[in-house]
Amino acid sequence: MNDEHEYQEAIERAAEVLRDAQRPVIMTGAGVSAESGIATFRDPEEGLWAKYDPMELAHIDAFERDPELVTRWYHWRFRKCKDAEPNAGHRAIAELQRRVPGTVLVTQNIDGLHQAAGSEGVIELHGSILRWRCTDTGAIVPIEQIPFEEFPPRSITGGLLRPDVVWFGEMLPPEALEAAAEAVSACDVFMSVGTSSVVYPAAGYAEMAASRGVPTIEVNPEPTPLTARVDVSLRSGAGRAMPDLVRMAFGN
Ligand code: BJW
Repeated sequence: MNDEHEYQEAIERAAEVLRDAQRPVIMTGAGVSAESGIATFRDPEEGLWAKYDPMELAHIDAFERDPELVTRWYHWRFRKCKDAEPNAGHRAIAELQRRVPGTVLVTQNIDGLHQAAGSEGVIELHGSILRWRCTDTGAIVPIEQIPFEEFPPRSITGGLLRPDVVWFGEMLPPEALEAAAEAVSACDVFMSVGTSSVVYPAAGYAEMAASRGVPTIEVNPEPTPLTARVDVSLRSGAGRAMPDLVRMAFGN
């Protein structure tokens, strides 16, 4: 964390940039939901899942090799996401969207917490754990119709069910990719919030914006590969920095 003086200076600089913006893009990652009790991909998991590496389970090869293990893990995470509440960071981002209606929110998160906080038009780059689909037909199966008694769960036609998320080695949804690329190419501020900035294509968007001379801001308590490249680094949790920033830029 910056010392307090550095933090306040950084908030003021970021607020100045944001106050003039009309088309900011906010790119979020797992860190935004950390304060809602959802583990990031860098944190060790709890209990039963502590011995597994989430970066390995979130791979198409893992599902193909062991669909039971992978769907059990996703069902466990689904229940955590369903029970979680948005935090002050999610709410401040929704407030920013109300203050600056041209704001585009692009998230790598699959937990639905931005929408629960009131954000609209969220571009979900990596899908949603709240939807599951049949691997045979591609049909989305309403989650309340899945008993989750056997793993992997199956649709009524017998096809394996999987969460409608994007794993390593899979393509991102083309509509989400297109919408994100369009927003990034038109944005006048780019903010990266709570992401380690190592997973592509999401990690490349800040660089795309910066190469057009667009101001860039990062919110993360830890340094990332992006930190040295941004104009303002807010070294803090999103639950503190985002409300501070929105308040400083737009008042209460
Ligand atoms: C806080 C905080 C607080 C803590 N406040 N912050 C170009 C170069 C190199 C490789 C590639 C490339 N292009 C594609 C690749 C391959 C691959 C990739 O990126 N590999 C890298 C690891 C090197 N990408 C893909 O495979 C993608 N597909 C693709 O490109 O398709 C094209 C293609 C495919 C096949 C053939 C040919 C072309 C797909 C990527 C899908 C990623 N999916 C996952 C799982 C989703 C489902 C699930 O959630 O289970 O997405 S993996 C995981 O990583 C998840 C996340 O969304 C994503 C990013 O992680 P994120 O959000 O940054 O979280 P963390 O945990 O890494 O970081 C949290 C951060 O928060 C930390 O920095 C903390 O400090 C911070 N933090 N508390 C604020 N309170």
